[in-house]
Amino acid sequence: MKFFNMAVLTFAVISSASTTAATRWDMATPYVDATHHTKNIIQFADDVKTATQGEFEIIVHSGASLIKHKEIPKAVRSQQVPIGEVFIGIMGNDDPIFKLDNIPFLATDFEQAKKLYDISKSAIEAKLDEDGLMLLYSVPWPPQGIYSKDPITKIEDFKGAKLRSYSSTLSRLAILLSASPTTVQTVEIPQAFSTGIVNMMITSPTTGVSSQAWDYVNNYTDVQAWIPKNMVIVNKRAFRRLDKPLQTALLTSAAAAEQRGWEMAIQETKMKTAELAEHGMNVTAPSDTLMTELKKIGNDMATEWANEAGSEGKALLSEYK
Ligand code: PCA
Repeated sequence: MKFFNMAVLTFAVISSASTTAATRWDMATPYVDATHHTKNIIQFADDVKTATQGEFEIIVHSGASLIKHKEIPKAVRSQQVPIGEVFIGIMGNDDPIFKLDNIPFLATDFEQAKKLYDISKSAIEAKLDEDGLMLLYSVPWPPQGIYSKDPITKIEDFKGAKLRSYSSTLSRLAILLSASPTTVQTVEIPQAFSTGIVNMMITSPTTGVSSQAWDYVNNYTDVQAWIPKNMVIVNKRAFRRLDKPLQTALLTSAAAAEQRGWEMAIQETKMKTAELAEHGMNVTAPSDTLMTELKKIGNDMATEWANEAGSEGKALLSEYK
């Protein structure tokens, strides 16, 4: 009887120990929980845990709570964290390949965005590899539109605007529109508008809703200028140190997250555009004049990009086109 009790006790100790994950990874992400990207990442972390019977746990630190957005690539490179999420365009100054994602009117629907992703993926992976990083997966935002106080019907309406920016490519666009760009993180958007640091922005309905754009602007012009993406990256050495079954669980869950994330972004576009209108915003299709003028600038920016990116970039662009 005594022996039996001991055995039960020992078993209880062992099984409670085994519920503590053998491998725990902190993951730094930039956006708040309400965005589809973060929801998708939380599901991804859950999938990894389930697939490994709790052996591998990814702890998601969303909303830049662990590491500032700008610092995430460096943090993953230096293994401060083994895994993180980042807006691809934010790395534009590291290499031109990361700028391609924000070029206006290159990819304006999800099908084109997927094609551009497929074509540019190996170049992105190669660049990340040089930095000791691995691409796990990439998921888009909804198409980008214009948030403004007054209606925008021609590019002259941008003149002198204080345009909120989130990447070097978007800043370049602001300059070409005779506006002045100021970088503002998503969580700081409401404050930037209320203090007059910016008075216009180009972003998704998702970010318009999460920053409650209706509190400070009336118009959303649905130009669908580009479909930028986030990517989830992993430190290569940290990945190699994982046991094979954990590597497999990570890769399988990442593939599922990519697929799910693209679906979520498509749903998100309809839902969040409707939400802007429900809050009283004037959601309009762009005028032909505006589209013609903007597309011309987009073309110029694609040419500029190809020159900056060299022969590899030119080849990539012509393959896409
Ligand atoms: N939202 C993010 C990136 C693109 C988007 O739609 C932002 O505005 O910063």
